[in-house]
Amino acid sequence: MSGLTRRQFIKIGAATAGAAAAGSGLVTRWWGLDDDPVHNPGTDGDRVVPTFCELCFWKCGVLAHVRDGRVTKITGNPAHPLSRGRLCPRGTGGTGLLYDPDRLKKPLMRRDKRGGEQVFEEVSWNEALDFTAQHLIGLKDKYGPEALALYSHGYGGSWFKHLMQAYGSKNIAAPSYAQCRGPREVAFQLTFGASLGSPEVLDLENSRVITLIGSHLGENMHNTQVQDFASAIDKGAQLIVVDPRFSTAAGKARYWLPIKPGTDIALLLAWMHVLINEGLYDREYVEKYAIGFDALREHVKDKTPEWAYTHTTIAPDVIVETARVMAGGRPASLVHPGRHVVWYGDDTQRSRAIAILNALLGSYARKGGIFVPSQLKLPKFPYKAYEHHPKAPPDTPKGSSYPLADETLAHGLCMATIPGTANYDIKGWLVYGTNLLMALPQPEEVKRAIQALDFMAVVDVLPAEITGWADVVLPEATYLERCDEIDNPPWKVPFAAVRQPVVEPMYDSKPGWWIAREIAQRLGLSDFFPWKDSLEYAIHRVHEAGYDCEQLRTTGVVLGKAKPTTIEDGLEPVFATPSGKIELFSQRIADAGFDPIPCFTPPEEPPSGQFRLLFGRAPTHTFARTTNNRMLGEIMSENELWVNATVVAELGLQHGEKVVAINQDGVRSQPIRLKATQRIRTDCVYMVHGFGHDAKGLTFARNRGADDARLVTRVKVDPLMGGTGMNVNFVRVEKA
Ligand SMILES: Nc1nc2c(c(=O)[nH]1)N[C@H]1C(S)=C(S)[C@@H](COP(=O)(O)OP(=O)(O)OC[C@H]3O[C@@H](n4cnc5c(=O)[nH]c(N)nc54)[C@H](O)[C@@H]3O)O[C@H]1N2
Ligand SMILES: Nc1nc2c(c(=O)[nH]1)N[C@H]1C(S)=C(S)[C@@H](COP(=O)(O)OP(=O)(O)OC[C@H]3O[C@@H](n4cnc5c(=O)[nH]c(N)nc54)[C@H](O)[C@@H]3O)O[C@H]1N2
Ligand code: SF4
Ligand SMILES: [Mo]
Repeated sequence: MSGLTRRQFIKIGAATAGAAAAGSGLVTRWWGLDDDPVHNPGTDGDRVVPTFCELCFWKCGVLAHVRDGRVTKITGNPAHPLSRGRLCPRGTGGTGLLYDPDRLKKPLMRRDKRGGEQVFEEVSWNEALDFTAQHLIGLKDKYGPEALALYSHGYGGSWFKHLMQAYGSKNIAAPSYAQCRGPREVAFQLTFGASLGSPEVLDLENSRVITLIGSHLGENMHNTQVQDFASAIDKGAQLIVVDPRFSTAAGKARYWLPIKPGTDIALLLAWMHVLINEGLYDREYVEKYAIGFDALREHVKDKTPEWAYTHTTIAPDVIVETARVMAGGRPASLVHPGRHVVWYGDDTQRSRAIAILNALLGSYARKGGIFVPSQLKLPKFPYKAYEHHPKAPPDTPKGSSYPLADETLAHGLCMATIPGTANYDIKGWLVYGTNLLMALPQPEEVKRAIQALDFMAVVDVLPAEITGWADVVLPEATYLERCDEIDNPPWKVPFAAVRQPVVEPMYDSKPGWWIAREIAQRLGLSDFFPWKDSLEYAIHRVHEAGYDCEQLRTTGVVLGKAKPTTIEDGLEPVFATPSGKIELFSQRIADAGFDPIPCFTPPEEPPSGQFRLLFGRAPTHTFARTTNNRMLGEIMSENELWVNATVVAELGLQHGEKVVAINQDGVRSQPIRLKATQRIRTDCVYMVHGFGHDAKGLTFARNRGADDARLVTRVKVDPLMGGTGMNVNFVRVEKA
């Protein structure tokens, strides 16, 4: 079972509360971030190994305490800039994954037809790898290398991306782009010449006013961000939360604006109207750094608060007042760009509106706004250069129907697998660390695509839904049992962090680097993997850059020299846009045939008796990947359907009873507990994503709560970059 019993786990929580009472305040009191850095490693085991977390993709530094070969406890690494000695509850619960009894234990090969009963046989690694390699060679001979696609999410995926390029295919995608932050990255790139990346380059800790457009920080639990957010509020920052739902963050806010879903662009334009009309924007900054101001002023002239009210249901005086509060904090006034922004298909334009509003507040490259990061440069490990000249992917950044996309679209690759839908067909999938049946919209289409494949291999740690559709399942060792690529993201302080094995791989699981290399060897691609193991690879890169590898291994991290990150620090900002300025008006967007300044189009209304389906995060879970974790499951084991209490009464339903949500296409959710609450508008319902597993092997998570992805049978695709807007499904609610 899990490494810690429930009592012990809660004890960590209690230590946390104690630390908060004694010390710093809101961070731990609100959200239970672990505040228990190691003071005496000896008391927790015989050794402590620094590495970084994989419970989500923030990659906080952790210290894993080991006793007698077992990980007893995971705490935040004080030396790591992203954790600073603290972890979110998911990170603390990492042993719940390591010791999950449902883990994949041996390679598996399918013995029935794909889509059938899912009959698998345990095989040796040799057999599984030979079989995989044989199919990859066959695909290449028959269709060319680009008939193979890789879906990869998670840090171990780098080895498989490398393998793909060596093999000759660039058809690599993740649901973290077109199903997550793609529109935001494109919009900020177009406006400021730089995207925000992950971890987002937001100086929240120094913000005086923070405006959240949906981003439900505190439920969205990216560690550093939540720490910074709490510390800003501790210091008296004002908070404006725009959300149809009274989120955890709304509970801390001075203003909660329960906006009608899908109308944020109207609100954002009205805010710009007020800032410009009342002369509250940062005139000096805009004159110095931006182009297109006159066009913007003209564009928002008639976007009055009264106009916005008719769309958003937010009262005009509230719009004016919040605009003034926002301006009062500038330039340390941050309109949070969000992360999961694929909502209504107008998402790049909404993100553009957020970017433009930040520009008017002068918050880019400013203290308390968006900072300009630096990155520790590490040389590559020398290996053979890729030789392939692949033809353009069927679903491609350039030359496709989405002219402003700058990454490959996961959903697009899936569609290109359904015969006859693209300029050539994808015939094989490698899937690393992404449960596509819950992460991509339109799961029935995903299944159609899978059925059309010649071959599919899945590398996972758990028997997730996607593994049930594979021809071969390759069990990976968890992050606590392996080394991966060095993590050196752009950040305030440039740094490099190492992931190193804490304990030996359990069962017959193997690290991703080993699996990729073994496949490469069987494909005659050994020259691309000239390292003994991943640790040699990782350490080499840091060593060549001239950093202390001993320190890296003992503390988990090495720091580079901090550079100025804001104008206040002496930074002279550079904008990598065509004009070299902040582009309030974007000629690039105009040239691509779209509105150069965002326009508002009202979204489709839910039909009578139906509600818009919204979804989001819970502090203790990451997507569908932690819902089988028994430690985290003790805190939250199923999701609920939030429905406005007045609506619940009208429907004759009861708080706490099981209901089903049935969408516009007649698709039914699994039974889900009803939460009757005044904390949500009457025109929408809400659930936490990631529950409602039906995979047989997930013996804890199976049949707990409902899966939102199942209900996302419709998407509205962003015409600029191909993001799949998913908040466009309507459901009615019935007794189960
Ligand atoms: N605990 C935890 N934290 C996580 C994750 C996790 O799985 N678990 N995942 C991480 C990842 S990869 C991502 S992308 C982020 C996602 O987190 P966020 O980027 O914060 O956001 P979303 O999930 O899109 O936002 C959900 C919120 O938006 C509101 N909302 C829905 N429709 C509208 C609308 O039309 N207008 C407005 N203003 N609000 C609306 C919902 O009510 C809800 O409160 O979280 C990250 N952090
Ligand atoms: N309906 C709906 N769809 C969504 C979202 C939503 O809120 N609702 N959110 C979107 C967002 S923001 C994002 S970022 C994506 C996330 O999409 P994904 O990252 O695909 O999310 P998960 O469903 O959690 O799938 C993770 C898979 O990785 C496996 N895994 C975990 N650790 C490891 C490991 O160390 N190695 C390997 N090989 N496998 C591992 C897990 O067992 C699981 O099968 O989903 C997007 N799709
Ligand atoms: S935010 Fe939490 S789950 Fe994500 S990497 Fe950090 S500790 Fe792990
Ligand atoms: Mo995401």
